Amino acid sequence: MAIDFSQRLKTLQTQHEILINCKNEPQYVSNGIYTRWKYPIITPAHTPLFWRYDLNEKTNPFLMERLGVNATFNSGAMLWKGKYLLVVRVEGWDRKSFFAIAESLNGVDNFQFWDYPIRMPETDNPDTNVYDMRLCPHEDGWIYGFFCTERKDKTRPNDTSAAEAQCGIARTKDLINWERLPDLISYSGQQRNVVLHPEFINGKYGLYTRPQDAFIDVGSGGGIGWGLTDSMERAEVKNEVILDGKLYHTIKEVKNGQGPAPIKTPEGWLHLAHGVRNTAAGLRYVLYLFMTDLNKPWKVIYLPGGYFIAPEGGERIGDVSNVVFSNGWIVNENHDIFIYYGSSDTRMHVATSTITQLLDYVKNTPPDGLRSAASVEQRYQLIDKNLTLLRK
Ligand code: M1P
Repeated sequence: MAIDFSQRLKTLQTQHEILINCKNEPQYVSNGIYTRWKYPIITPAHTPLFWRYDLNEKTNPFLMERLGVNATFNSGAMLWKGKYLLVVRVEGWDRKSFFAIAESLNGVDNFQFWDYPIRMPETDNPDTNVYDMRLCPHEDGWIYGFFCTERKDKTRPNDTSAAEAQCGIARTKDLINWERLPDLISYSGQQRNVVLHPEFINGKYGLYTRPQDAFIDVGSGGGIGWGLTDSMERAEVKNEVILDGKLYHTIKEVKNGQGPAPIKTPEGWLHLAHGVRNTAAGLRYVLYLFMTDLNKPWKVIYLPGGYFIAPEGGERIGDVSNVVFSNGWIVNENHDIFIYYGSSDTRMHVATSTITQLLDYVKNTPPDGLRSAASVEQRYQLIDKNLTLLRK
């Protein structure tokens, strides 16, 4: 059956326009810590039509979507020339991820992709897949992108799903032209969720790491690590210390990982991280906050118990369900904070808060008591205080 090419193209263009111009709105009840925004901010349908369709009627008479996009998630973030930029993990129908920049004027809606995705140079050992970039403007003057590079695990040639994760590193001055640097050398088997600290530490670069024995299982490794490297041209971490380890019967029982680069506040470095626990239905990923010492970013000074953001409603469903994951956040000139998170490895969302609120949250939320009885004691203290107040 013949199709009306121009009519179909017009319909696709109109739908795309409507989606891109859709206004977001804050959810009307906030938990006092942050406000979730109602609509996902980037979905596969936000990617330009000209990335997915051959728009020439002669070569694509049915206007087929041959190079579809499966997911748009786990995005790095930064403010750039007054705009909120996300380096989105775009995953095609062929399962390969690549990086593409989307920008918005207000950080909560109308995200538009730049015309071309990032052409990330490869090393001598080509990446099979690259994903989850952490953007970090460093005081050395470069903007760094730290990401996971995944390749076939050649030590298990007969296992077609055996993969190896390492930390890829690239840098740029304009976010268009990227210089690829050698992958991080570390001595922990595999690495994912490696993040650059924005300031020098005694002239060295500080890195948050996540040592792991295998591709999915962190095994005897795991925890958020910390290490130093003398240079970025040949980044090498000889010693990793765990600054926040995984812990039995907590939100990070199975593994955890640093989210974006930490934010400097007058009271310490504010960190966003993900924690993973096991359930009968599979892994559950949530986000949590903690704070480290201003002069010793490897020393935790506040660690609220429990999660900060957990998957809710439609966020719980996707290619890898029950996951929220963040590798990007932005603080603007008003000290508002935009927390960008992917849900279930499928789409992007935003939650907003302020530095003042998050400082209050990290400093005054009780730590995990690690036992049911300790959790009950925390409730008793709260109830006693409240009933005294209410019955005055
Ligand atoms: O599928 C959930 C997440 O799994 C990985 O994170 P981690 O290494 O902490 O387990 C990453 O592949 C991440 O992209 C993904 O969202």
